Formats: sequence, C-alpha cells, structure tokens
Amino acid sequence: MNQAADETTIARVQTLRAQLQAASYAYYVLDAPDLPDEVYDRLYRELQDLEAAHPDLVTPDSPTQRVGEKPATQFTSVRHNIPLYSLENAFDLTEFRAWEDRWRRQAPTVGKVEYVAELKIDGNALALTYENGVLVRGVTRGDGVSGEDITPNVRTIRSIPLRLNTDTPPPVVEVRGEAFLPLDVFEQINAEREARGEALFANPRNAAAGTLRQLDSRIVAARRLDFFAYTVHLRDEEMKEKEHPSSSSPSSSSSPSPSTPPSPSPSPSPSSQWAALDLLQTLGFRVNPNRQLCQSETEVQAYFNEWDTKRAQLSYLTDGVVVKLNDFALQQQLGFTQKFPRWAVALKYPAEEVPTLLEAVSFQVGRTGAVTPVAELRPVQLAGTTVARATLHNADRLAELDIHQGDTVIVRKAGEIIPEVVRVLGELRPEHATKATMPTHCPQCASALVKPEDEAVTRCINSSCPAIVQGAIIHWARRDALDIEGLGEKWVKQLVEQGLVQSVADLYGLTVEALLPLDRMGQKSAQNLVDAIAASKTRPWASVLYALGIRHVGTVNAKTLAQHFPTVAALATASPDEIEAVHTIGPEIAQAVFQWFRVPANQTLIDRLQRAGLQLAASPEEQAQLAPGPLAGKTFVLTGTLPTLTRPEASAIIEAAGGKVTSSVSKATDYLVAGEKAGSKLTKAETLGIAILSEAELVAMAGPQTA
Ligand code: 3BD
Repeated sequence: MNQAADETTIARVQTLRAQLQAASYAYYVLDAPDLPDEVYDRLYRELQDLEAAHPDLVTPDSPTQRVGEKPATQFTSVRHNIPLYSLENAFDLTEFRAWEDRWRRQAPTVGKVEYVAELKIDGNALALTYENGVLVRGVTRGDGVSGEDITPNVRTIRSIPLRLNTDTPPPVVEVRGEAFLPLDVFEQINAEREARGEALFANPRNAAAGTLRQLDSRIVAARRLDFFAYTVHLRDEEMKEKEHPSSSSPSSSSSPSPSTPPSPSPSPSPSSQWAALDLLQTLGFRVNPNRQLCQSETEVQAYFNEWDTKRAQLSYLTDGVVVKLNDFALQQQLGFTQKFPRWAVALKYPAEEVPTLLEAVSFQVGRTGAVTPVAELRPVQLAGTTVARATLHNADRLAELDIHQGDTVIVRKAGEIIPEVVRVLGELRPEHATKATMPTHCPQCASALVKPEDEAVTRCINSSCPAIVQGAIIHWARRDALDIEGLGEKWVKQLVEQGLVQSVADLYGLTVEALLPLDRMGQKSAQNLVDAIAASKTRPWASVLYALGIRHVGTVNAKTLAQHFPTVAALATASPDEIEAVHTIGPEIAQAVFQWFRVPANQTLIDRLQRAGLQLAASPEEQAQLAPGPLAGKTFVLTGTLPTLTRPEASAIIEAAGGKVTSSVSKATDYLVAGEKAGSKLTKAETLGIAILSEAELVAMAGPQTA
C-alpha cells in the first residue's frame, strides 16, 4: 500500500480514466450508452483501488472525484471575467418583429440571415472555467457580474466534463449553460420534503437553485442535476485577469463576444453559434439535441409552435425558445446594450392554462387556523406535473369566481407551487348546480369560524382544533425548528387522530409502547422516533422560539429575540415597548409576541416544555454564537502566503468572528489580509486605500473566542 507507482500502474490508471470518461460521454452526453453498467462499475472500482494504493496518482479530473466533499461553511463570491448578460423577452410575434426591426436598423446593409433556435431551459445559468483543459471553477450567474463559487457541487454533475475532450486545450476555456433538475427528480425531492414536513420547492428551477447552493456536495451528488451548454469562450492566458467593460457600444472591439479575442490555440475557433454548439459537444458537453438552424423568421415561428406542444414530452421544463443570430461577425457588429445582447431574444411561452372539471370544493385548515377553499379537480397535466387540486385563495375570491359544483374551470400554474383557478366557464355549468360557499363552522372541529371585516382570511380560533395541532406539530419538527427526523405528515396525522398528541408538549411523553399500535409502525421506527424526539431537547433556545409558531416570528426574528432575551422568562415578562426596542423588531412583531405570552394555554405549554427539559434559555455557547462577532459586517480578501495559517483556516477565523471573505478586491472590501508574495491584489488594495492587515493583526481583531 502507498508505494511509489511503477510505469505499468501509471499507464493502467490513464487507460482506465480514458475508458471511463468515454463511457460517461456516451451515456450522459450522447444518450447512447456503450458499456454495460457492470463493466463500468468494475473499471471504476479498479481505478478507485489503484488510487487508494497510490494517492499521489489522484488528479482532480479523475472520474472518481465527483462524489462530493465535506460541507463548506459558505461559498465565496467571485466576479465573472466576462459578465453574463440577460435576455430580452418577446411575448408574441409583434414583439419578436420589433426585435428584428431594431437590430436591422443597426445593421441596415445585412440581408438574409440564419438564426439558431434553442429551447429555453428553465434552469439556472452557470459559468464553468477550464484551465489547460481541466475544470477549475464553477460559478452561479448571480447578478451577472458576480456569482458564487460552487465548484464542489458542479463537479458532481455527470454531464459536465472534468476534463475537456481535446489534446490541445486553449489555456482558458469558459463555458456557459443551464443546470436543471429533471422533472422526476424534482417530484421525488418534493415528496421527501413533504414527508419530513419541510417547505416544498415551488418549481424545478428553485429546486435546482437550492441544490446548487447546498453546502454539502455529498447531498448534491445524490440528486441528478443535469446541464446543457450553450456558450463557449476561448481565451488566451493574458485575458485571464482582464476586467470586462461595464457596457459596450455596438462597434466596440472589446465586446465580450465569443469570437474575440482570437485564440492562438490549435482548437478551431467557431465563427457561428451553430458551430459553437457542435464544438461544445465535441469537447464533451451535453448540448440540447432539439436545436435548429433556421433560414427565416417563418422557420423560427414554426419551430416555436412545434415545441409548444412537443415540450410537454420532455423530461425537463422549458419556458420558451432562445433565438440567436448565427453569425459571430454579425453578433460582434451588433454588440450589447447595458443588459442584453442585441443579437438574441427569448420568445416566451405564456404561463400554461388548462380546462378541467371541478369535482368538489374542500376547505383546508392550516397551522394558523386560516381556512382556505381548495378546488378538487379531475386530474390534468399542467407545466410538467399532474394537478388534482388548485387554490381558490379565500372567501372573497370564492364569491368573486361564483364557482359551482361540476363547473368547468381554467387552472393556471405560473411559477408558484400551488396552481390556481383563474376562471370559471359559466356557459358550461350543469343545470341545478349548487354554488360553493364558505362554511360557517370549522370542517375539522366544528367550532364557529371568524372573519374580521377588513381581512381576507377566515379563521378557526380553537387552539385544540386537530388541523391546527397537526400543523403546529409539523412546524415544530421542521429541520430549522426542532429538527425531529422522521416526524412527517403520516405519523402526525395518526398521532393527533388517535388522541396521543394534542399539543407539542405531548410528544415528550411518547413511548415506544404507545406508538406501536399506529398503522405500519414497527419496533425499530418507534424507537427511532422516540430517540429523535428526545434528541430535540438539545436544540437551542432560538430554534425553540421559532418552533412555537408565534405570528411574524420566523427564523431570523427568533434569533434576534433570543439574543436580546436569553431566557423565556425575560421574553414572557417583557412589555411591547421593551420588545420593540430591539433593532429590526417592529410594533406588529412586538404585539404578536406580547399577546402570545398572555394566552393561558401558551403559558401552560411553556411550563410543560420546561419540565420536559427543552432549552428555554440560551446556553453560554449559544449566547456567544448569537452575539454579533467583532468582525460583523466587514469584508475581507486574503492574498499571499500567511506565516502560520492556511487560507481555509484564516477564512474560518474571519467567518467565526462574523466577517465575510470574498475573492477579489473592490471598493466593497474593508480589509486585505496580506502574506508573503502578495501580488496584484495588494497593489489594487493600495490604490483603493483599503486597510492592509498582517496575520497577527487579523487574529487580534477577531478576538479571543477564535484565537
Ligand atoms: C436557456 C441569459 C446569451 C448568451 C446571453 C444569448 C439570461 C439565463 O436555455 N443564451 C439558452 C438559455 C439561456 C442563452 C444567452 N441560451 N443567455 C441563455 C441566456 N439556451 N435557458 N440566459 N439568464 C441565461 C438569466 N438568468 C437569471 C436571471 C436573469 N437572466
């Protein structure tokens, strides 16, 4: 083990990597697997074993290096070398023609042109950097100027090559494209979140964004993120550090167009978008196969119409078509406005609306007692998912829609998780249909509902209403609250229905024996649940405060309040004025907190939680953590080699003291921490008049808690 590798081993490792890379390319990019899974697994394990025996042979582009790393503490913000522009939207043919007219006025001598039509993937744009053919950085789009460095997560995406498929890579290659979650993975993630009582992702794009920003890349590796590439920039070495212009005139030669600067590398520089897409595929990227080279506006329109129906069959969401002028010389001639390239436009599909039958109207009672009318529908396909329920919002909306049993309704899903009923087709109403009206009594506990004149919400105000209790328990168990793993909807429903739990305090009296009679509950799951509930007793005071579900007290306000009122007694006895005196806590929040502690049932709840052993006061560690660190609000950049600390160690010290670390010096930088061989960052900081610190000065500033 761990001996120097001989030449045969080195050669074998290289062969294995080449074979595995080729197989991945066939599988993920070409969608044409050419190696049986078992053979792939055998080769992969052989490579893993050789790398374990010879750690010096491990390279960052090895196929074994996609599995994810230990959690990062935070991502750093990086400025894009070339900004990521936005796309102008066109919502109909007239707007598309207006775009055409505009660019033609700019280039009046241009005659017939070619267009590339690409499906507009509803995902998250990423910028990938390859140095000497190896993936070194993956950054989110951010605001287009700076994004977050999420390299460990990007490395887990199988359709992104860790090494470019060329023997002669240009020194720097930047590839842009869209990362997305296939629809089936999205539904699976949301099903898991629902079972754990966590908030659902509104759509695959948000789920992909959430996944990309996961600090633990091992979790990212377990989700099948995918990526389609659409832009490639080939740059030579000296361009690496070059800043981009903030805007450019149409004729400016510094326009960040893919055709400039000419690459000295032997890789042929494409001269059109169509050729660039082919080059991307050759380099090892997945490029959307449904692209089309169009010779006229009519062909673009036909493509747009064709995909409006065909896109329903795709395994990912699309929200339009991106149309780009094919010729890079023309693109360069047109250039960019402040925000958009003049040579591209996004033709958007309207938010999808479909008709279906209303089977019934039901009324849902939430954690806060709010009663929401819900349309129970004959299931229909809508925006990639099956929809069987849609919100009718509230009593006012219900009255306005004048909805009847058996009505044909139009359902829409526009970005939001819950589809809504937008219209009722009154002319299709069956005879003698009954009108849907708000109930006067709670459908769950039959107590009278209240609706203040000036509010839209109808509420059940019985705090022991089973719907409210269930909602409160699911909220209590949330990951950012008491984090009780396994306490999802299916158990909570039974616990409340069987009368085992009427208040969150009852959770702490549950035993394995008491749980066993529940439907499908085994000895092992019962024990796990009891253990998870017991473990929640160590959750900090701020989390308990949030878990109580007081109106307006989310995770952020709970932290602020816990910091200023380190015990429940301090908070429970504070006057509204005292609560409001806390910075960022407004009068509405203060009133809600004050009122909550005045309700006798809530006082009893606090007493019971105290006796059960929950943290109703901040421990010294929690107090230290809640206190704003000595470096709060300050931004640091590190450069050069520090005398004793590594960069991650220095970053950790800064972050633990409440400071932020970024990678490049700008006016927003407060301090530059400089060591030996500090280069251009030091010069830049000096020009900007930014304070320069030594390692010792940093450690002194960060204070005793981190030293
Ligand atoms: C796609 C810009 C240009 C290179 C600028 C023309 C706006 C997201 O499939 N081409 C595509 C897609 C997006 C694109 C360009 N081609 N820009 C493209 C794009 N096939 N989705 N986008 N983007 C990427 C954006 N993202 C977030 C917030 C604002 N804008």
